[in-house]
Amino acid sequence: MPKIKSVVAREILSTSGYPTLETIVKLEDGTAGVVSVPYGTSAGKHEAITLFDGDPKRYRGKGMLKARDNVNKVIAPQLVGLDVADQRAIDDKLVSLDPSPQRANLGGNAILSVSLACARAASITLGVPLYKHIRETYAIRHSDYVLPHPMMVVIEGGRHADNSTDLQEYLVGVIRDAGGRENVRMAIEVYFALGKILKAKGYSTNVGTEGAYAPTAIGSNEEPLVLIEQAMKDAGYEPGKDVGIAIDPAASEFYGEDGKYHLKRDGKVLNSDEMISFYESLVSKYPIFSLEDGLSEDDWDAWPKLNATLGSKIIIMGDDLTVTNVNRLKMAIDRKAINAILIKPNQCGTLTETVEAIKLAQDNGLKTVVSHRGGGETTDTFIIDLATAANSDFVKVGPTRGERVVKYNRLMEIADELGK
Ligand code: 2PG
Ligand code: MG
Repeated sequence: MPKIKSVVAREILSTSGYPTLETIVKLEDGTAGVVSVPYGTSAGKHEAITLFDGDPKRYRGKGMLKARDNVNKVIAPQLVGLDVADQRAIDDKLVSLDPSPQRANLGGNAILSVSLACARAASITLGVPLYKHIRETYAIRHSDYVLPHPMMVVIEGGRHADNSTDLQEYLVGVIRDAGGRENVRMAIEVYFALGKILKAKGYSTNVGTEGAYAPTAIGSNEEPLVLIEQAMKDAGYEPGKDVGIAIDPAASEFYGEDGKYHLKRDGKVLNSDEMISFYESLVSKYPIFSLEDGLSEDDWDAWPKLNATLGSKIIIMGDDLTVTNVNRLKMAIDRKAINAILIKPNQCGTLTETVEAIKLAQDNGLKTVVSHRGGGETTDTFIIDLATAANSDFVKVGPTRGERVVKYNRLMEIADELGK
């Protein structure tokens, strides 16, 4: 197997305009694997640290020269000469260089970019699709490939938009399997129908950071559910059967120091039990099939109640709660806090840790949803191959803008390749 010849990172621009990292791993046989890594706008407090420079004279403090130098000066010399196909050994080495729980020394961004670039370089030199390489590397035991369905953000608020809903995301999930390409089309047709409804109501169809609508005039946190259900019907689909609504309130973002949830748009301040009742009433009225981060990342006592109340009916998913971290996932499983986990490689730092989180979740009967990031995304499509490798249930990605559609385009390419 070819050995690693060089590892070079550089600062590139992410979709927010602020920098992120691109890393190139070159092998002795001349093959190169290139990866760019994203970061989130509403990052959870427990996830791996995205290392920014903090120099106010460059990119308002958000440059990435430190993370770049950590790759080029600290990580690269340790990786040169390693077997590129031995991803576990590579990731063990990366973790040993920064064993701090949140990768604060080298930066989760620095570590992840190297980890993923090695995997991509290995798949290229082996001449196999990346999803196949990941499946084989980790001996992921699924008998066939089952493509992830789209979970497409169609309305966004919270920190992903100015003056929209408090809840961060309203999504269309494809429930009925119509095949890889058709599944993408189903979701996007609902997005178009929703745009027409918003326009007719005089609401703006400008988009937020993930390319979904972000209507400032929206009346309440509930109104998008009415509009999306109507859009599903207008697009010719049966809500609850063909397609369903997912919500990601990203509740940590409106959880106050008073231990209460502040829904400004509705003029309400709710405690955890009231928040659960709020979701219960929404689930009884609308075709909601998935609720992500319904409660705050540290509201551990309330999560099991939420899951006990709604977990037999819908997906109760951790994101900021679990941060793709095996230890937090174990806690959530032990407490019966969730029945699904959102997976974001940059929340933990290496491919190996990401796959371990997916495997732990699947071994315990949890659903997995592999996700894009909010603000600092890139045109990289690694997450789609990861979701395919693992037979994840869904991929969560926004509907428009290059960095989002490139991911759906990769999904459709894989669908063609696999005849799915
Ligand atoms: C989320 C994500 C992605 P961010 O909360 O699920 O949609 O947002 O990347 O901003 O944390
Ligand atoms: Mg989330």
